[in-house]
Amino acid sequence: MKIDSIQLREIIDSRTKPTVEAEINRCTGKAPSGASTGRHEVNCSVPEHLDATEELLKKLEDRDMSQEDFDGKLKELDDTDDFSRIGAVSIASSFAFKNAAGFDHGNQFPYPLSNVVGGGEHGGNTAIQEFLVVPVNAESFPEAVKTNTKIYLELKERYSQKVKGMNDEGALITSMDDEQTLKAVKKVADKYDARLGLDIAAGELYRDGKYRIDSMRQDLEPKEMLKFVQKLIDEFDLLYVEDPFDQEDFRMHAKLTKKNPDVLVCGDDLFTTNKERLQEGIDNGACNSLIVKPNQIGTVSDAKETVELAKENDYTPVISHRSGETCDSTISHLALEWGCPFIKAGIADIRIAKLNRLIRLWDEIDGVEMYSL
Ligand code: 2PG
Ligand code: MG
Repeated sequence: MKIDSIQLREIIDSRTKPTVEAEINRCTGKAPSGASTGRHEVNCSVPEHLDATEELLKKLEDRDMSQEDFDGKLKELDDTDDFSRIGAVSIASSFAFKNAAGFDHGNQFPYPLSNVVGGGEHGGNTAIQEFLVVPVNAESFPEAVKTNTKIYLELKERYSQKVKGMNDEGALITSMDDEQTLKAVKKVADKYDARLGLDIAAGELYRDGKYRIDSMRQDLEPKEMLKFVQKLIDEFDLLYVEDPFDQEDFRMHAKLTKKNPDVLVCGDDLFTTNKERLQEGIDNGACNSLIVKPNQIGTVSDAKETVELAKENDYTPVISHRSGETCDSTISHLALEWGCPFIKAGIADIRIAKLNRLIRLWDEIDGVEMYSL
């Protein structure tokens, strides 16, 4: 694609924090950011000298290049291992380039994994960061979203005395502890034929060799944590468990995966969309699924390579938003282009941008169907 124009500007995200919007050939890309970030993620802050970075990028105007060439130029421009010089400019401009170049959509649609009650670093009473629902029997993407909205609204009404507000991801904050929340979500999800998932984000609970689950007054050694997670899987028939252990503990992830071949054991902070870390997981049998957050690795091309490695090794890619978001919906398109059977994108507030984009694409693309699970 020939680059006619490049512009950068500082904008704000859903937490009112500054972030970057890039505009290439009139198409935009915006950088999200995390609160429960993995140790191995690239830098995603707004660089101090945005104007100077824009000047350097403008040198690419009038050049004809592929996504890979463009993403390679971003790396040349930065020359650190973790984009600490250009930060959020990397994913914002890589997204903008992709949006300008266009997508090669597949016709299989992902199931929305929706965070209905939350806690941890995103705000809330529970230690577990996200209580997710998956409408596994939905026959269309619009129906899947509708099911998750019904679950969300019913939880909000049924437990209205206990609902205290909404957190960073639009998930409900309640006064219930982890187990009470699981029971409540399970009761409502069952009614709508949906399955449950959790993002435990256990790295955030791990201190001095133990997992601290404050809301349940528990301090668990890794082995006890394994039992605790296994109990949750069995009792609540979990379909999906993300980051059940600390981000450096490949061994415990492998143990849980081995015991639960039918559960999606998913690595987020463990892999940080990084090909080398995923390879380590594959070599150790840690997880059978991974979170794909392009901003964790900084470019569309790098995230794509990680997804390819995942698929070659039967790891299920779950493309995901961040807790700090904008109305950018690039990941909705990438879900279809890369063949991701799940998208984690919240269900309320600014999160609807990504879901509504997929609802529109459901209408626009021929021969659409949901992934067969
Ligand atoms: C996660 C994400 C998104 P954050 O942990 O999976 O839900 O949170 O963006 O804060 O890392
Ligand atoms: Mg996570």
